[in-house]
Amino acid sequence: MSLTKSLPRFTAAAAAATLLFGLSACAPAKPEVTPSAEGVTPAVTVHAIDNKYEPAEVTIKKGEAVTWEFVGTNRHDVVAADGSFVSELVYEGSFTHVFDEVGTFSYICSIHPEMRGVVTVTE
Ligand SMILES: [Cu+2]
Repeated sequence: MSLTKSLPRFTAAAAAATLLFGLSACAPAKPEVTPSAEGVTPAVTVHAIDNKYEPAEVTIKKGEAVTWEFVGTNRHDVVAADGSFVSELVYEGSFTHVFDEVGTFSYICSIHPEMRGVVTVTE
């Protein structure tokens, strides 16, 4: 019967899919941390509090910097959707990134996906 013949193949495919899904769920790929810019005066400071960025949306000019200050009681980080700026996951301190490209850069906190922010960089 065709059903019994095709069953093992279906089971193997399902197992492989489960394994792949399981692996990606277990290891969320946080991009590599990028160094914080030193000696730069930010155009804007964003506070990472529990659990949001304040303000969540900022606009700066090309070549300017944003500093994030981690002031919540929880650990937070800043992870750009495109990986162009990525901070450590920390309880306190700050992280600065200089934006040399025009565009819209969204980011999240790697452990609080509901924490979302956007940096808009204009000419
Ligand atoms: Cu967080």
